[in-house]
Amino acid sequence: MIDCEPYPLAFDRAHAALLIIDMQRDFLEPGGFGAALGNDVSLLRRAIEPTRRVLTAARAAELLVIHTREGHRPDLSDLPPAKKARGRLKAGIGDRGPMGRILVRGEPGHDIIAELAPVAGEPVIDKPGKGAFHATDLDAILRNRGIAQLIVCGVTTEVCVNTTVREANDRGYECLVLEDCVGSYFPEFHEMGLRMIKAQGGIFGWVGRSQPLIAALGER
Ligand code: C5J
Repeated sequence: MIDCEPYPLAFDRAHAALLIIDMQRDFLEPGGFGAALGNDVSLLRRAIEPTRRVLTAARAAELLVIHTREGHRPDLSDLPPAKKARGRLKAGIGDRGPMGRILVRGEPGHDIIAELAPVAGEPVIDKPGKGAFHATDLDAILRNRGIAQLIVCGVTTEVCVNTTVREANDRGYECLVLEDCVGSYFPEFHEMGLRMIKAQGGIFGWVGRSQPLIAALGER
């Protein structure tokens, strides 16, 4: 059992995967797109070290590890016009940013940060939306591997993490979100994003911390 809220989760390591959402340079690095918009990236960077420890433990326990990246094709053919227009930004998706074209596949800013770089054999899901199931093969990969539980880390708590957890919950997966391994530019959204997941008896899933999970992964 893993200590978490709203009640302990019966961890099923044989059917669990670690899902790390959008830990990309443009969201997390001081010179990236998120910072250029005036956000304090240190609020996201707090999640790096705990996530690195979970990743190390998951690899040692031979859990399936999946990474996601939010981004679009270089010709922007998968970018909905409404998403492109949103925010009325001077420099938005597809435009030149501090680390190449913003949220475009193949550009430096789209890469996963070096601290959490995927290794051979770990699927990387390129997603055009906020949710990791929308327009991707994530569900097929999980089902083909018999996965029923997702340990969720990544950014941002209220956007891509919340959207993905809701999508996963509707597809029948049990999600445990590690609160020290997710982050938001907005502390109040982070707090509420986590509370929404675990409210009403865990309406979308469970919320816990990394240490009990790491301890469970170490048990054989
Ligand atoms: C993510 C975003 N990854 N906030 N994207 O949360 O636009």
